[in-house]
Amino acid sequence: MVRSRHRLIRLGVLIGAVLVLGACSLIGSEDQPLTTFEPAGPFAEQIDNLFWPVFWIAVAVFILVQGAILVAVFMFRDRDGSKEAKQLHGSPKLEIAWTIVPALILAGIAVPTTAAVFELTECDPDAIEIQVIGHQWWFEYHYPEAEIDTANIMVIPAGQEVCAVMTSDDVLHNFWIPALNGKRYLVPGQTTLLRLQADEPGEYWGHCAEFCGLSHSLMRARVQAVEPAEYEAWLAEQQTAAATPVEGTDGYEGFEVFGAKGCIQCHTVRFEDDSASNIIERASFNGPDLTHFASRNVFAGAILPEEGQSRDEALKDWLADPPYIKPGSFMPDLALTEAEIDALIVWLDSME
Ligand code: HEC
Ligand SMILES: [Cu+2]
Repeated sequence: MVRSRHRLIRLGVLIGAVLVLGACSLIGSEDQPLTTFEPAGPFAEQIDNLFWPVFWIAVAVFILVQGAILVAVFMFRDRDGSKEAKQLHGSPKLEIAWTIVPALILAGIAVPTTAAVFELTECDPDAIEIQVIGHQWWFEYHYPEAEIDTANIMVIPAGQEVCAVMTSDDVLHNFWIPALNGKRYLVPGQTTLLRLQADEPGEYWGHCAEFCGLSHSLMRARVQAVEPAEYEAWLAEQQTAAATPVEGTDGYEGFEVFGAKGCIQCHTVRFEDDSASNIIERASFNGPDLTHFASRNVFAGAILPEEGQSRDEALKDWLADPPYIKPGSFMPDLALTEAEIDALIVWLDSME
């Protein structure tokens, strides 16, 4: 009897230790790009600075309460000849104490928490505005001053505040770059703001954080912070138009497929030569702007290329059957032949 009880306790301790160590191993690991424990800018830091004191207060409360229970269990257990313990039921002093102390703790936590909730979304008037538009299942970024559109990767200057001015084209989405700030909703017909800042250049991963339909789990986001000079150069590059392919040159065939297969119904490409029917403004359905598609190292909601896959392999899979890669995708399977796909890839790869 005693033996099996000991074995049970040992098993319990072991399971507990595995759970605690398992949880700890997630903190700061490189395979965990969505960790909230590695703030990379002032707004994420503000959240982190709130989290830890609250966490340690909770740990103290936990130890105190569980400790008191254990003490009561062991000290006052029924033994041969033991007297009944002193009964405290209805002690006003104790009841007042354990009502007021938690109330004070909660009030103390509520003040900085409430302030932070507002501060994290009240953009500095001098912040750089970047509009974020949620789509099933990718994020679009519009830079109003430079008048450029891009997708999946939001490029920002390091060390400067960016104000994400957000909305949704369809259903609720939620923009979440854990290293830069908390989550915030993208609401159709409304505008929400979120402050972002990365202190150092780097790539910060994110994800849509609100269930938004079939491929919600395939709606990722990236923020690429670069040196301010590099940011200016990037903006200037993105403002340039795509070269209009000339018959007989490499990308021409793919460019023709693009026109023939109705890709232009959904995708904008800004061409140098606007005399032809080439300037394709937002059409009936809004897909990612492809003018500088090759400058983006991820696509299709930042899920492609997958690890170990080359860009062209991923692009081939995508063009062959988008809804297979992303269930429910609004880019249909256009029944392209292998030759058409290869031609498209040559052209798409040229659009830096
Ligand atoms: C009915 C609209 C529609 C048509 C037609 C369409 N697409 Fe798309 N396309 C989309 C949408 C929407 C996405 C984004 C899908 C996602 O990430 O969930 C997309 C994504 C892409 C991407 C990845 C872009 C990125 O940066 O993520 C490429 C490349 C692309 N389409 C090429 C094409 C080509 C080439 C054709 C024609 C053969 C085509 N599309 C036809 C709607 C369309
Ligand atoms: Cu989502």
